[in-house]
Amino acid sequence: MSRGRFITLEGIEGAGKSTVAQLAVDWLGARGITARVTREPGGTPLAERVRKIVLERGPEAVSPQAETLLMFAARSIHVENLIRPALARGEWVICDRFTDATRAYQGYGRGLDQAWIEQLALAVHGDLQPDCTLLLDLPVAMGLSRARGRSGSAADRFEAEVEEFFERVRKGYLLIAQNDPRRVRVVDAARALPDVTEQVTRALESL
Ligand code: T5A
Repeated sequence: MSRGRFITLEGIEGAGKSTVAQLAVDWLGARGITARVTREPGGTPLAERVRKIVLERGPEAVSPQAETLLMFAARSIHVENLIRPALARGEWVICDRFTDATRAYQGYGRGLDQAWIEQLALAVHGDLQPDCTLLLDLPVAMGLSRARGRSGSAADRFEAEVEEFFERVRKGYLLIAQNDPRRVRVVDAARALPDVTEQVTRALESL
């Protein structure tokens, strides 16, 4: 049996990743391809517990280094317990965020050393890289307004960040795409949903 494809979705808050993930699974399912949606941080019961720790706003500070290590701890559990087994069964995995999020948020956003992030990535998932990454790009103000309009609940530690932080994250993502154009495709996520869907299905067709 051939290995499934590993597709990751990236972008700032409110870019539409969860919406697109479901569309992608439905589109693949209609073509006889079994695909599953998962997310980071999280994706398995244990990794979801780490998600809670890293996203929750609490009285105690979480340093950028601790934040990064928690992201990779959750990722290690997720990769070994869910992603690799699913791919080995021939399923496609659509993952809402992966290591590009660490590069963009902890690297470009928080200013941590990218070389250290790459060392952790190599240690945690070595040979496993996404076959394709869809970067949903849109202006920060639009993303935040969509995210805030949708959640209605209290902002998590990231949603509480200032706009300049997300501007750095967005620029970081665009640099990642520029440096790896074969893997990362930029989708104009500011467009209406039918347009975004068309851009996404075109990318899936080519896989
Ligand atoms: N993080 C994560 C790190 O810092 N480092 C890491 O390594 C990792 C893995 C996770 C947080 O953790 C950080 C980044 C994040 O801050 P999350 O819940 O995964 O948090 O991420 P969010 O981006 O906060 O998730 P959101 O649900 O806010 O964003 P989505 O999934 O991009 O957006 P979605 O699909 O829920 O859409 C938001 C709203 O917009 C509408 C939807 O209907 C919804 O109401 N919408 C559109 N409206 C108009 N036109 C379109 N084209 C639309 N597409 C969607």
